[in-house]
Amino acid sequence: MLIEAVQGDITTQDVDVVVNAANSSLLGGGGVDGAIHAAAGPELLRACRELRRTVLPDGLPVGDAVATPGFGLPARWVVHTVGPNLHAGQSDPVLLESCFARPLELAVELGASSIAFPAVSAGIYGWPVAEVARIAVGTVRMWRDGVQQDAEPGRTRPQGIELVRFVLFSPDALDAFQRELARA
Ligand code: AR6
Repeated sequence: MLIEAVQGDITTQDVDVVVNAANSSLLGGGGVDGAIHAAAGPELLRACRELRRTVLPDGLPVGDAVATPGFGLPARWVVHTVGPNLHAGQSDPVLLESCFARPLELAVELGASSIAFPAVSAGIYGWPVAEVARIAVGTVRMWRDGVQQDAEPGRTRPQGIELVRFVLFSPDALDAFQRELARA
């Protein structure tokens, strides 16, 4: 399983799953969330409203994740997650770990082989990007190693995820993720 970091716009990524840094309402916002809704088109908001009406009347909890189709995006699915908001005192790293682990689990359930993550919580929600990079890369690596341990002998791709790509908007964010990836 390849783990990489690139600079770019997550909405243009040709992957199976794009992860959205949403908020609990799932009804859109700024940052990556705004860009994903703009690129996917109004059907994405309709799908999110439907989720709220049916399975998530109280919204999506922090650290959890839910999937919709990608509609106008190159990606087949959007997995929406809600990062902890540091400005609201949500400073528990376990919540942020979950924003990377839960989408990976959902991606496996969807049968995806590639997934792109933004730097969840590193924008409007105020987490330092170096901290997000450490938690994101650490969580993906732990998940990968756990998957490999669980694998039956002789099976090399038990869960089917071949590519995890972090897509960073700024050079500083890219640098933070590349530093983590360079660590043994
Ligand atoms: N592609 C990749 N990264 C991006 C893009 C893009 N198109 N646009 C922004 N980023 P943020 P959060 C980077 O604020 O901190 C929304 O209003 C950005 O530079 O999008 O989890 C939601 O509705 C930053 O490094 O997400 C919530 O209310 C990173 O993506 C709230 O913001 C995350 O920044 C969530 O805040």
